Amino acid sequence: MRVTVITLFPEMFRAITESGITRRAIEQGLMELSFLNPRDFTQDKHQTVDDRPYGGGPGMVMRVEPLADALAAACVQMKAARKDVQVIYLSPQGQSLTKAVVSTVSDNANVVLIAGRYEGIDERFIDAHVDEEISIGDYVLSGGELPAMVLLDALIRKIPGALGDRQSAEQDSFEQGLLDCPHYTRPEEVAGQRVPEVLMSGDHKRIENWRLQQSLGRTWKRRPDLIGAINLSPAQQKLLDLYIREQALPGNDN
Ligand code: 9D3
Repeated sequence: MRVTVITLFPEMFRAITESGITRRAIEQGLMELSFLNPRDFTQDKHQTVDDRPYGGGPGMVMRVEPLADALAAACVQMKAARKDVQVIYLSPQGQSLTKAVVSTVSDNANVVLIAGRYEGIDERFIDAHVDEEISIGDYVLSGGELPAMVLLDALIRKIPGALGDRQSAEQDSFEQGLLDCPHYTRPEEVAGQRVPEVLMSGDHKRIENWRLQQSLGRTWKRRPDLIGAINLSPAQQKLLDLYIREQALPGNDN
């Protein structure tokens, strides 16, 4: 998958290109990631990328031409016709990012992400060039760069081979629609808190059952919306019923 990000702040993306799983996947060529700065596509001596809003009001708006010229350059760079490129604008007005949205984006060979600044971009660029608008949630951020990185991280994690063999993408409990189980590491006791006995038992079948039960129970408790959206097998339903009965006992602070 090839992705070009159009941004006034390409340096911000070092957060994903220089660390961790994302860095390794990019270095391995699993995602071909590049950046274009609209400022490099300006014609005037002050390299103006923004201007005052028609109709008045506070703030500035990103101009169409530097964005359109950067997009044209992105298509050339990706050696793809415009129709073979999915153009996504990270925008507070977009549909919310979910695993289903990540999945549909990951079906494209060529993606351009537009990260906006100021009050946003001229609506005529959206009308003429944007295929999809995506938000990462209902809170106000300073621009589209962090949302673009959130989407890129989620996309990279789905590429076969991006996660070591130890963690696989489907094993991710969120991929199955469940929250994760609790995790523990050494020491066995810290400040009087012990590791659950089952995890020390060496009984792999019991451990697997306990982890699934914890995932089911926590999802039921914390995210009833997610539990409602999945079909539980009879075995899963039984594990959850047991969890619900046990957590209702007095003195259980789960
Ligand atoms: C405070 C300014 N707002 C009212 C006039 C509008 C506004 C403009 C630009 C609010 C945020 C932004 C910048 N945000 C993004 O570009 C953005 C975003 C976000 O703020 N929240 C969640 N997802 C996204 S995706 C892009």
